Amino acid sequence: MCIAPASAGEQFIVERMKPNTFSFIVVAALMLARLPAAENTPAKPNVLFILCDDLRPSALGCYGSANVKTPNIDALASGGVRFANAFCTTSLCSPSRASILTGLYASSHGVRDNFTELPAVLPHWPGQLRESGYATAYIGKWHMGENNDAPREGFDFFATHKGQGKYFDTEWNLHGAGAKIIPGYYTTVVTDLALDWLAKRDTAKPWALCIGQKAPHSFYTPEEKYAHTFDAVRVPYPASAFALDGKPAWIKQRLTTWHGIYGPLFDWRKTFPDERPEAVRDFEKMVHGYWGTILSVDDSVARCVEFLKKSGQFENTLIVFMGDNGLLEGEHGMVDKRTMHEPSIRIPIIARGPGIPVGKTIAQQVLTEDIAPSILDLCRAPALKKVQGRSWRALANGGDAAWRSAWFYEYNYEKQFPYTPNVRGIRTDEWKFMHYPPGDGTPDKHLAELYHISADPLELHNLAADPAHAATRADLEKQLAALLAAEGLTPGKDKMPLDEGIKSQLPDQKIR
Ligand SMILES: [Ca+2]
Repeated sequence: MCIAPASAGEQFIVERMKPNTFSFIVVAALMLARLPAAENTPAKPNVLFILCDDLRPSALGCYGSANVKTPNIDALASGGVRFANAFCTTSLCSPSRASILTGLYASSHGVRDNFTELPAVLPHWPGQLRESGYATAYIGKWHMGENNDAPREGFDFFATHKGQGKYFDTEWNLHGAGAKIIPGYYTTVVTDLALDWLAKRDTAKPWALCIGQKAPHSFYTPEEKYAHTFDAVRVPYPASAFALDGKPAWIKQRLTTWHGIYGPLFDWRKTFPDERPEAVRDFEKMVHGYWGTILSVDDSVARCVEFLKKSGQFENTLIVFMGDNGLLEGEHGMVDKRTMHEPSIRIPIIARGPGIPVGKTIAQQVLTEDIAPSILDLCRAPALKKVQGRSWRALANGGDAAWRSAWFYEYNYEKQFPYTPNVRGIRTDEWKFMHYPPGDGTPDKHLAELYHISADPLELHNLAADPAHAATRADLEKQLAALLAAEGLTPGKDKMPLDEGIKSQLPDQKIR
């Protein structure tokens, strides 16, 4: 028996409860009436989880984009909560996806790069919901275990592909049925598969469906209808790309690499490095392509919402829409992610549905690790035994005085992508400190970075070497060490590779 909230779920109640007595409806209504409006949560709401890849919050209308129109994603935010300060704790696809599923930091779940499988022994929130009686499906980009498209633990239906997938004509493996090319645009195909599963699912159970979008990950290829939407929009390099004085030298070294603005820009620039001012047009075309792929995601959201409304499930479905990590789009002369700078770590998180208040913006810092405990909490399912995040259900509904005011970031140097050093850092509500350990326990060789983030959100003024802020830096270093130690990451135990420096080599063609 599924008790939907009284508003738009009325039709669903009537359809599902015909054999039942009027008195039951009255009792249920009275029970619900005793709770605050936003807490009128049915025991087991459905869950539609939409995970985008490399989506900058600022490329969505509801997060302030002046150019990218996303009315359907915006409607989720206006009908629910929008987390204005949401972050990933390792800005890299696979580690962050593993954190979102398990509620654990990369140093705990062990997925430290884009080639590592999520350990099958690790419990995750969809699997926990399945244990609680949900029908579960994962459809789309999984990307933990580069060459494995086989079904994973915890899902009744699992459809994915090897690696990144392609924007057109991806070769899918539909729950172990073998490789099969499904022609068409990825975003459309993944939505078709998702709605097909929803239509065919076991209707006796609540359901949790995860859609893994490929968009807007590189190499950015919009649908033809959106290929020229932004042609008239000029996109200069951000001012911060030319404000590198006072920053560590590795940032300048990155400028001409695979992850710098003068480099190949994911194939949008054919001759590189190119530091001529007019070469900004390659950068502009790259950004236009990125934006174009997001318009199709908004169309996908529209189709999902329409399906839920038509089937009477919209008000009884918790919808969580988010990105796995942020993306640098020219800031500090960088493209890609991995670093701890704001555009790299900021992600959108929007939640709407049972247990979620309407039209609220949450300012507190929330993390990828909070998703698993929050969804399980909102579904009234048993918590995972060990998580390093926490549920934001109370925070979203009325506040949580004990909510975190600081957290740590970790990234480990990758030989295959030698454009970012090891990173350890702390972000408080007011400050950010990040440093670059060499990996062998010896003192840092790179200059650290310290930003008064509440006053300098663009991270233009590095205060790490400023004597006037030495005490603040020392305090943040102490807080960072304490946060790491609280998770078992004392100096001897916080393992990381040797920093072999920034290199100009291009990554292997197969892993780009
Ligand atoms: Ca990603």
